[in-house]
Amino acid sequence: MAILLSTKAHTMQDWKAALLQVDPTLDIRLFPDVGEAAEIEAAVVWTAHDMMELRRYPNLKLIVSMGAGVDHLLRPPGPPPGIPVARLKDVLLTSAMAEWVLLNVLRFHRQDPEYRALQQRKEWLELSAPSTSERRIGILGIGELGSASARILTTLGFPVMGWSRTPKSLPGVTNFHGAEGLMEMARLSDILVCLLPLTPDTRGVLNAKLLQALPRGAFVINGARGGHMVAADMLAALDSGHVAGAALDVFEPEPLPQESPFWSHPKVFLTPHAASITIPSSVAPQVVENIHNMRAGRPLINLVNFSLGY
Ligand code: NDP
Ligand code: OXD
Repeated sequence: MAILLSTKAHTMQDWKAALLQVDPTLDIRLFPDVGEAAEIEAAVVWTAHDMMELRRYPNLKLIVSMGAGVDHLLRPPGPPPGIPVARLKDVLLTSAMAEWVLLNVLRFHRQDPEYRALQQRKEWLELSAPSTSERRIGILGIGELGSASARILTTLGFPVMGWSRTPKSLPGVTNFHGAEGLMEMARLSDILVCLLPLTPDTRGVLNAKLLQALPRGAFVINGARGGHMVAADMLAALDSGHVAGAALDVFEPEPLPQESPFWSHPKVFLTPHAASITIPSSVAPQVVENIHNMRAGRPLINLVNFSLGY
């Protein structure tokens, strides 16, 4: 039996090598060179793979996302009925996201955009500087990535709040949950970070109502999915000055079209969905563990809850 690998990223060969490093006996097929469809028992796929295509494999028993996010697998038509989906949880994926969040929190906290503008004008001017204890940070989604980012930020003395679906208790993090908790936290967030999974419940969460609830001059950092942001609402909030700056890694659609105003917006700091990139050698052990679990009939790890969408 064989494992199907499918990604349009340049890392396809790295994935194959990483999985074989953990289990050299695996038979790995690189899409579209699949061979006999009946031999495919697991598919390790990324965003471009067509979920209808996976219905071709009569013996498919497991689908693994090549990332932490699974919205690309769950949106209609979704995975073949009855086939479990696993996500990745990985120390390097988590730490890279925390680095990206920290980079952007510090960019805004330390007034880097203003200092760059002063430099352009050759103006020697010291700006008044709030301490970390005066810059409140709200994190939407306090799971694997959000809680790691919260840990680093609390260490630096930022007051950190986290919004989750269910109540949560994390050291040094004030928890909010549910619809009322969202607005309550937004009103207190000088910097709002989005690290939510994209689900029907979270789509469009960064909308005019939420952005207007932030204190005037707040900053927004979105490292989750483009579908969380209502683009027109974000542009309006930036243009009115209500939101003073945004660091955006994710967009809908991706790649961001050339004509998008986000490319050249003076208050936007943009990265091309590069906040945290899966490193195949780091995640291969958990993928192989799940393949072995599937073959042995043992419980699978990092399974996605279809009804929650993450
Ligand atoms: P987790 O599943 O570990 O955490 C999700 C968090 O979001 C949990 O705290 C969960 O609440 C909360 N949440 C989910 N739905 C709701 C809701 N309706 N209302 C309030 N809170 C909600 O996910 P990860 O931290 O691992 O990843 C988050 C996302 O980051 C991924 O889904 C992916 O889209 C994105 N990502 C982006 C990358 C990039 O490079 N830009 C890289 C990797 C991931 P609860 O704790 O109650 O379950
Ligand atoms: C992920 C991503 O979900 O890279 O892991 O976006």
